[in-house]
Amino acid sequence: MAEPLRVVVTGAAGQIAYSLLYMIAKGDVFGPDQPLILHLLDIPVMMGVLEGVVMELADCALPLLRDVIPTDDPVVAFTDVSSAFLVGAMPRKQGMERKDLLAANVKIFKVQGEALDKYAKKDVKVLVVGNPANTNALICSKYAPSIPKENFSAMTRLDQNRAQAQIAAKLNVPVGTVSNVIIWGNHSSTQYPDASHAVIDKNGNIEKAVDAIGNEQWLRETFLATVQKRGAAVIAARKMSSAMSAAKAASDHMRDWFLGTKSGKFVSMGVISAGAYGVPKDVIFSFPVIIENRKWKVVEGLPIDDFSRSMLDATGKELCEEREEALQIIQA
Ligand code: NAX
Repeated sequence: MAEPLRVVVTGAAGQIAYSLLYMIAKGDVFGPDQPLILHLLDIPVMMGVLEGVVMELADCALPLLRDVIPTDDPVVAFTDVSSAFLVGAMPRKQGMERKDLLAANVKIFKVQGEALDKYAKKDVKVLVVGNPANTNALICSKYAPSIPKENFSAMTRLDQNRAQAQIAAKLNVPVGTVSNVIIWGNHSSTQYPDASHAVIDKNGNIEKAVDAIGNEQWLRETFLATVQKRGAAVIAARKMSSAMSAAKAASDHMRDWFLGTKSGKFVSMGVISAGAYGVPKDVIFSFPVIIENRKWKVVEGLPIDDFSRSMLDATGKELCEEREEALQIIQA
């Protein structure tokens, strides 16, 4: 059997981690033959809760899980890790301005970037889940200059999974038959869920989702708004934000990064932009990607119509504004 892989999860005492840790530890992400050592980071006040999570992991009796290291010290958390799920972040509290949220998180992701830079493996793959995920990932990368920029990503997979599920429900087909739905841009209300390249696999017959749906207005209005507002709808119903689905998405994202995407299928990931599709450079922008040998590549050459153009421009503009705000906070 392979040597154990060290994986860190931050925000380990929180609700997303509660589902995510089980998915990772039972082999959903790195495969059924990969032993794991889990590093669990949270803040000092949560150490008691974290102890309970550690007990539950032990009680799951998972054969792949070789060790669990709970800690409030970023040095311990990031030492020798090959994969990092950065879930922990400052949540938005009542009366908090967006700028205050960004300021609190810039600090957290600066510290974690520095710790990754010093202590993690140089080929570590970093997935930022904590919001604002795209800009947090950018800051984290900025403070980890010895790790390639390509190794930092932000999660838009939950939006992709939500979009895929909406299309499957509309067509009354199994969700696994729907692929190549794209989430472009920021994980925020300006994200652009785009079904124009999505396909349905009907027993080997590939049909374009737009043809199967036959209703462009539904795609541009109802579908778009439902995906963009799904997080708020879950909060309204559950009185808590998405957790199980967010954990599943994080696990899907990292699994595809480590094990690769299936032939002909692409997935959405927030990654450093080199300006593909005319979007701004040097922001973490969600693109359709394919992954091979643990390296992602943006799918290029997809036709972009006027509607898509305006959506890409709007989300790109927001990411530039967030980047400027974050840089101002750092320089202040
Ligand atoms: P919880 O509040 O349940 O858990 C967050 C945990 O992070 C807490 O235990 C907290 O103590 C810890 N934490 C705070 N600062 C930390 C630090 N500096 N180092 C380590 N741990 C720290 O939130 P949860 O529901 O788990 O959500 C976590 C984050 O995911 C939030 O920022 C949330 O906005 C974000 N989300 C992102 C999504 C995405 O698609 N990118 C979707 C789901 C989710 O809303």
